[in-house]
Amino acid sequence: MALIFVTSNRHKFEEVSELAARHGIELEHRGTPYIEIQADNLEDVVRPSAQQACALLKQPCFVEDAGLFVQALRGFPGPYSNFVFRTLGNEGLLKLMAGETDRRAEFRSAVGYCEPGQRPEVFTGKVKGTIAPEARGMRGFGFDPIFLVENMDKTFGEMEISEKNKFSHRAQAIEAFFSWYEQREKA
Ligand code: ITT
Repeated sequence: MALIFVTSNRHKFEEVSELAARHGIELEHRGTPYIEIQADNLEDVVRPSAQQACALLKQPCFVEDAGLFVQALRGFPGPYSNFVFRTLGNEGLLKLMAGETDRRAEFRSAVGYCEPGQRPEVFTGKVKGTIAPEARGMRGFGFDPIFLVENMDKTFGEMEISEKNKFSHRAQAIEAFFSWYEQREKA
């Protein structure tokens, strides 16, 4: 039976598809709209989202919520990354960081999986890096071109999906979820 991933973001679906294929997991995409609550913590956002998506579909499914947390901006844009990307974009974030020497940042991801009548399971991942001096690379989406992965002179925007999946916050959260899911299927 296919595993349902509810997301409005096709890039996320492509990234997770690559990981699912490696596990031999069949993935199905649904764009079912759900209301996302606002909270400072991604786990608190993803739990009700998973529950709601599952109640709407009446089927087991998962959702994923991610954000970019910039140290010098005290974690901004964090859980508000979608809105900030749509309003300020990469240029706006780079302007906020102009003259800032502490450029540390991390991407975080939380995956919520829910089955009808059950409490959601949550899995997380994160990757450290820095905000690049300027945007680099045309690949990926969102803040990818301004995020330099720690110890690499490469932004996510300069990586193929398979390379981004070796490091990314999303890949780590999804790998934790898939391992749990496979163990449970065996039991
Ligand atoms: P959903 O329907 O799955 O919620 P979304 O695009 O709204 O799709 P999020 O709320 O999780 O997803 O993402 C918040 C934003 O953070 C997203 O729109 C991007 O701008 C940014 N973002 C998240 N993950 C990213 C990644 O891997 N690379 C670059 N930007 C990312």
